[in-house]
Amino acid sequence: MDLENLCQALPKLELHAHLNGSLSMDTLKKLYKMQNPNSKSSEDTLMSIKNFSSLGECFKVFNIAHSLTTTPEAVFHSTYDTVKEFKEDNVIYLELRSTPRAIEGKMTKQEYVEAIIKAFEICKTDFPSILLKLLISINRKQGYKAAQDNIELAINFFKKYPQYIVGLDLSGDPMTGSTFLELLRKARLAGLKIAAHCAEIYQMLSHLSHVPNETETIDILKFKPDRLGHCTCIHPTLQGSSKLFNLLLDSKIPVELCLTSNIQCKTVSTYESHQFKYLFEAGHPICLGTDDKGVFHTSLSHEYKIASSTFGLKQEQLLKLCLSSVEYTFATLEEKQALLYEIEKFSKECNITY
Ligand code: 6MZ
Repeated sequence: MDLENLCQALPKLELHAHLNGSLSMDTLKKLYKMQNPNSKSSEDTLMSIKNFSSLGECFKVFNIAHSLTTTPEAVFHSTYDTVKEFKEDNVIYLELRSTPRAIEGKMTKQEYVEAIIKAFEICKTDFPSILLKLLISINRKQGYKAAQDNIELAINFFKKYPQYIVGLDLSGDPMTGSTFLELLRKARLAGLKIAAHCAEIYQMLSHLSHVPNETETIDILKFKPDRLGHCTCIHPTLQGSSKLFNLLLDSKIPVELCLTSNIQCKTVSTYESHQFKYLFEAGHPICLGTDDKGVFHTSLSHEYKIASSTFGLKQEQLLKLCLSSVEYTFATLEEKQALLYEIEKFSKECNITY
């Protein structure tokens, strides 16, 4: 089997996907038509989605998806289509994450989450090969009150739907906002898992020096989230970052790595210099994710292919990446065993020994 086919066929686990960033052009067009039934110009309006050149620009792109997911019906279709597309890419476990939004007169945060769960329920019947979970996101930029509301919502939904709601995600524009660690502690006590975006950007100390946002990064590492997102600026070759790199290695916290996202947002300059290389070589727990497959025009298969061709990973190493991701999921023990079984079955069918 060639690399492309192998990456497509691998039973993969997606642990870092933001719902509104995952919407494909087909889904966006469908949502646009739902919102503007008489318009003929969806293509032109949505094409601007490709034109961004930094992390800041990327955050403007989310506004386009957000402007189209303003009703429970739109959130339902977004979720259903996204699950279908991941399933078609042979993803067997999907942990979606999304920031609940209230739109005056149209949708409450509660209805937003209910729409995702409703889609999950239907996907469970339509696509039984994919196991679905949801992390409720906190957007750092939206402030303390919104974070508090989302955590309360997550705790309540977790009590009602523990099979779907498994944790919290701390994300949003890293250029602003705080980490709300004391609020996350409350969520953890309630039984939710925590995935936190960490060290995505540099802090500009003066016009001469950029250093990783060290204090915040150390606070997050001390808090010990169950998983970390990106850790782009914790890189052994970057100025002022080797101490953080060692702290990260000592922490043994699994890191979700999104290669294409970091390259397209220009937070990493080349695939070859991506922190994947250093974490992989150090044997640190890592998994691959798409981040925002719609925004970055990628798929999980494509991310596996890039990792393999850039870092020379062999078939058995790709398989091991899938296998080890099982351990980092927020699934139950029985669910993890079923996922392991699927991957082992694939390895036997394809004669890949590891
Ligand atoms: C940080 C990100 C992100 O929640 O509306 N998001 N946060 N870093 C990233 N790297 C590029 N990509 C996406 O999905 C979109 C939201 O996810 C977060 C941002 O808060 C964005 O508004 P939801 O479904």
